[in-house]
Amino acid sequence: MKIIDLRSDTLTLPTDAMRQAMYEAELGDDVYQEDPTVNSLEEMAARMLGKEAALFTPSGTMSNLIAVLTHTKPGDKIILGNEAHIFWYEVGGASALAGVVMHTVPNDLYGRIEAESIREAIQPNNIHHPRTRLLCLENTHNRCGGAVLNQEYMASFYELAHQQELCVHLDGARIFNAAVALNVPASELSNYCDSVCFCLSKGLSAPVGSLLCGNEDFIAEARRWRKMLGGGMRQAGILAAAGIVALETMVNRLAEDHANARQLACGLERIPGLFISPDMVQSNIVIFEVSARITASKLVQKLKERGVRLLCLSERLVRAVTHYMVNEKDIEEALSHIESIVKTSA
Ligand code: TLP
Repeated sequence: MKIIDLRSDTLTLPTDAMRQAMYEAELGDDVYQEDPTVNSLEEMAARMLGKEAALFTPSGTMSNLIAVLTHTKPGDKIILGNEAHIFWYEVGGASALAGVVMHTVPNDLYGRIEAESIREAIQPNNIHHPRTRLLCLENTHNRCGGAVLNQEYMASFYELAHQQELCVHLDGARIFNAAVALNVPASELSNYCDSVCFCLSKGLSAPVGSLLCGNEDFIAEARRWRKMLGGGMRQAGILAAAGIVALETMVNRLAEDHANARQLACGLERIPGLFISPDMVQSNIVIFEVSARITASKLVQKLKERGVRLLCLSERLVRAVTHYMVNEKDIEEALSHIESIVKTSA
């Protein structure tokens, strides 16, 4: 059976060019900073994000955790949206391992936070209060349907945070999707944060890895935390080689994934019993609601039997993510399966 897997862009497999580059990669011991391929990838990432330095880590989760560890001390407070990936899906690592208080403030449907709710969350210097150190933003915003935060928004929050002596960390797991959607270089977005991480193993389709970027001192400290967490990899150039190809060849094509996501959303909108507003779909993530006719889990289960994989987010919400392993035809096929299942459900 043919499988159309829309659960996540993390499911993408490396391209032939990546596999070839992995085979040919020049290697060394990266804990000694002697892997030339890792060094090249880190330089390339820092350049593309407009930061002084970068650190290759095994995952987005580890990059975010290292960022929190590097910016804060145990007992400090970080402010983040109540839909943030760091809050929902990173196993509580910021609290368990960095020892910080996670103060969540409401995200709207577009992944934004009200400036006022950040001001309210910052507690003044007083012996009773945790020290507020860090604001974490996410762009694109996973749980807010891949919403894109633009430069003006990023700039205003950077200014607000700095006025209050807070640093800003950007979970930019999909920052290149945001950059392509806005038609700007990624550095125009990462200009407005002190640290930023992005993933190679999502829409960019490399097999493993994430890059944490910041200034030289921040990255030197982050490198110590990575080692402490057991993330000091040795001949990691074999992975970095795929990452270089990903950055060279897979960024611009993300526009195709966005067009496919839009096509999917428009098709879903036409199916009675499903709810989605295609205008809300700004990148490669599509979140839609099912009516009382069928639960989200039932729909996902029935689709799986037909080779179409989606992710159930709750009893009413379903997620689909487009990526380079699905094309327009696959989207049409997925839509016709979804339609026939929803139609025949009581
Ligand atoms: N997101 C995954 C799952 O964890 C939900 C997905 O399938 O979307 N930040 C953001 C915004 C992410 O979406 C993810 C992964 C991460 C961080 C963590 O990256 P990894 O999976 O590399 O640890």
